[in-house]
Amino acid sequence: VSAPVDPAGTLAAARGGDRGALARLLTAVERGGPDARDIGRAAFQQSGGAYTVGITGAPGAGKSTLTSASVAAARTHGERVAVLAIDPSSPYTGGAILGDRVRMSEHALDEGVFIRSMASRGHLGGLALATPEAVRVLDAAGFGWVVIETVGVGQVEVEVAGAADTTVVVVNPGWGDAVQANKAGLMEIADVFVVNKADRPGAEETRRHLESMLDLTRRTASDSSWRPPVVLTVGTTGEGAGELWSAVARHRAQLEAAGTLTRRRGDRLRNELGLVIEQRLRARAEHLLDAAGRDDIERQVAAGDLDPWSAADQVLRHLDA
Ligand SMILES: Nc1nc2c(ncn2[C@@H]2O[C@H](COP(=O)(O)OP(=O)(O)OP(=O)(O)O)[C@@H](O)[C@H]2O)c(=O)[nH]1
Ligand SMILES: [Mg+2]
Repeated sequence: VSAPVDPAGTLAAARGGDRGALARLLTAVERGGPDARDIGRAAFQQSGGAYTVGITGAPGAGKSTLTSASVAAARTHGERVAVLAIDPSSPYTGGAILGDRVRMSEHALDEGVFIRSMASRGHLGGLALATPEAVRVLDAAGFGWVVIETVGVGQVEVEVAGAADTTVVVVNPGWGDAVQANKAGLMEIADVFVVNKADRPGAEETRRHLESMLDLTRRTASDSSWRPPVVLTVGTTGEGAGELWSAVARHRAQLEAAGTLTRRRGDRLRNELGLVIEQRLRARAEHLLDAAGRDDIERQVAAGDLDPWSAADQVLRHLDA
């Protein structure tokens, strides 16, 4: 257990370019609890509306390679960029992160780039809360762009991708033949499609497949004027990264012009409020169960001597006390 973080002072240091301070803030946010709460408050006041780009797709699709190439493209425009690489499948910061470091090592000495990996906070739902908190810290630290890379493992990718202003979905040639189950969800969240590994056969076919799926997909009313472009890239050479960057910039301009960005961000904050309340109530519930005698109650319920509803009543009786 590390010492508590002084939110305002540490944020000021991070803003001034102290990367160690920034890392400490993100660690506290990842850990959750009272520190995270205080940091969240302080960062909220100082955040200036950084633009967030979510990059999601199957394991190994080339998200990190592509993120690195896009960061390079963004840097030619003078933007300061932070990358959050999120692995919902692992509660540990493990090997994937090492891979990310290697993949993005070209930016290691660039002061205008900050790369950070984040593992889930014990349970999957924790990421839905930790991600916007971490983005806010990076925003308050002066990064105008935050790229959120998430491995696609189903529902969580959709939740986490929901934390971004623009969501980029990365697929590979041959995707047309791949699992159907995830497709609908991906079609819904994608603002930009990327067919990465376009140096391999079948890229054009996959593009056509995506375009025809887009023809069939009805976009939500608020986004009806935007049809997700399909960009072909070769992450390893950087081919198409510039085009990807301009597709994101066009989507941003469209969101801003239509007033959709403000609305989307408002929706996200509303959603976050719900999550914060839920999380605190859940912590409260654990506490109440402990206070009421968890072992005894759980044993009775497990043995069938006490029904779950009566048990819950018994526990929640302490709520008003
Ligand atoms: N042939 C080819 N290989 C690529 C391309 N882009 C990435 N790769 C390779 O694909 C592998 C996976 O790339 P990553 O960038 O780590 O993919 P990722 O989606 O971030 O992977 P995870 O984070 O582990 O899910 C690496 O070996 C890359 O060098 C590409 O355009 N063409
Ligand atoms: Mg990766």
